[in-house]
Amino acid sequence: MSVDAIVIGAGFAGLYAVHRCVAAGLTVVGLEAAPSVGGTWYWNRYPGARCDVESVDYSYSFDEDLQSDWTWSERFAAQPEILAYLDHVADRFDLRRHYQFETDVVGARFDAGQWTVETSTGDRVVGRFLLCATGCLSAVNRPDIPGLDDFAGEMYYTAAWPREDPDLRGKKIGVIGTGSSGIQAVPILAEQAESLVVFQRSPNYTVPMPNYPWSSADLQRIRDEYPERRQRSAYAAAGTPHGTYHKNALDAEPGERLDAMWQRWRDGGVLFAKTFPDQTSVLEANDIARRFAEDRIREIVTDPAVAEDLIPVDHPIGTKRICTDAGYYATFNRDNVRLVNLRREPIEEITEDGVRTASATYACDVLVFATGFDALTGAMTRIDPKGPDGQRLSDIWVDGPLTFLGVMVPRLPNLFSFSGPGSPSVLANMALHAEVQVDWAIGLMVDALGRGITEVEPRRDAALAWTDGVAEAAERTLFPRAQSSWYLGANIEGKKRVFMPYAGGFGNYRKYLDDVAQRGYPGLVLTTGVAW
Ligand code: N01
Repeated sequence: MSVDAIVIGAGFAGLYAVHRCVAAGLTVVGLEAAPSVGGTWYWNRYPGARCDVESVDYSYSFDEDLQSDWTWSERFAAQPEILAYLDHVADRFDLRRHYQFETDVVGARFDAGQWTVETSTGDRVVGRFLLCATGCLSAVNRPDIPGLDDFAGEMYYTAAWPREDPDLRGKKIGVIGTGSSGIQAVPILAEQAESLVVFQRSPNYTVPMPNYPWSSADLQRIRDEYPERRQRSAYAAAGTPHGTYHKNALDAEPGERLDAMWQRWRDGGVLFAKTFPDQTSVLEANDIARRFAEDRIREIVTDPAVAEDLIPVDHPIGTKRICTDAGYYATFNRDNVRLVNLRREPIEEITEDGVRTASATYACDVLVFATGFDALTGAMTRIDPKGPDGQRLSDIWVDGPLTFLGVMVPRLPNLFSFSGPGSPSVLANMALHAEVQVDWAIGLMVDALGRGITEVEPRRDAALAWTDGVAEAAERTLFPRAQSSWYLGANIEGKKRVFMPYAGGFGNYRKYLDDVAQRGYPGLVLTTGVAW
């Protein structure tokens, strides 16, 4: 089969990419490992999975009718509703017919002006352009803990939760991992379990998510203000309409600061990570917000020793992804819940019937791994595309991810990668981020095809300059101080430690993309050499 464009993935970016290809008159085939659409929202169906960006913002903006026809039921949508939304989008724009589902991409090679993609079904698909909408949080991290294979009970990964929700009522559950996924799942699992042991290697900061159903008045107000809301999001730092408090923490009086922090805490969710403009860049300002959050932990958790164990010690607040929860800290006041601090008593092995740490053995019927992802690069390096001179992505990224504008990679012509390193990605609203990157890629593809250009590839010096800029943007923030963060690849053994997302803001990023397109794509080599 030979097409203009091959799209890998059927999440936010993949679905939109297929839609835009079709609208541009290109032939396209989509390849998706899951049996249906949804991407990360297909797989992450663990109890409590919910998005921490408000539903009305965490949705496509490209089609006003779609936007006004779809009604979100809650302020923060749960996984089933987001999946239903993406299902609706796939049906509404008739996207499924372009996809081959249950099809893993196992290899990709560029030769003679086109990509040949090999799949787990034994097919080969040939296309001029390869659009990798493979996701930034999709390559599951399955830790190699001694004895894992000996465990006789049930084992689940939050990031690959079974479609048929397992019945965990009355069971002894162990949860390994306390990032956003573990923190969301724990309060619900605690209600179901006979006993719940939370194995925590690193504590994280989490902010309550004050969720509520949208009233019809809320929805009417949002519909009325949608154009303005989207306008504000389009060039905002995180791709949402929310800003920071109007003053730096260090410029505000203590009482004023406290009021601002309480306001943010009650508004809930990730926004607390940037209450003040200087919070993510000045340690003294960050400390003010950090101490406020730590006071909340000590207030909620009744056992002071447990409270201290739940307080992070290794990073400024918000420099690892801040979590949002529905009663996480209060869960540790329950009689059936126990926190195990793995920094004090590391896991030594998993046994047939539980987990043995350096100090004790914990009996478990069920183990839930909320151990995260080989984030940002893992989905791409697992495919490891090969360029025309035989160089693989893993060779090109041996010293860390090298990209042009977070979308293209030198020596891999006609390849676009979405939501990956070098782009704001996980620091921004993924729905709008997908639109911006895909629009840029389709714009370039259409331009190239119109001019008879067969190969588009970033120059190495342009990619180096962009990647240096990504590093400089990170250096202007406190993010690199979180040395154990997956933003730096620290959770994956052997992974090069580089701060991967572009921390200069979604709005600025978008301006770079706009500017490069308007100036006729400086930084790219455009070749007309190969006849299709
Ligand atoms: O993954 P994580 P996640 N032994 O990497 C621990 C988004 N998201 O799936 O920190 C013991 O954050 C690991 O410990 P440590 C969001 O961007 C959003 O929870 O490496 N523990 C850590 O505690 C988020 O940041 C939403 O020391 C081990 C945990 O597992 C991102 O996805 C919801 C271990 C992994 O945490 C990833 O979140 C969910 C081992 N061998 C996710 N290996 C919302 O929108 C790992 N850990 C709300």
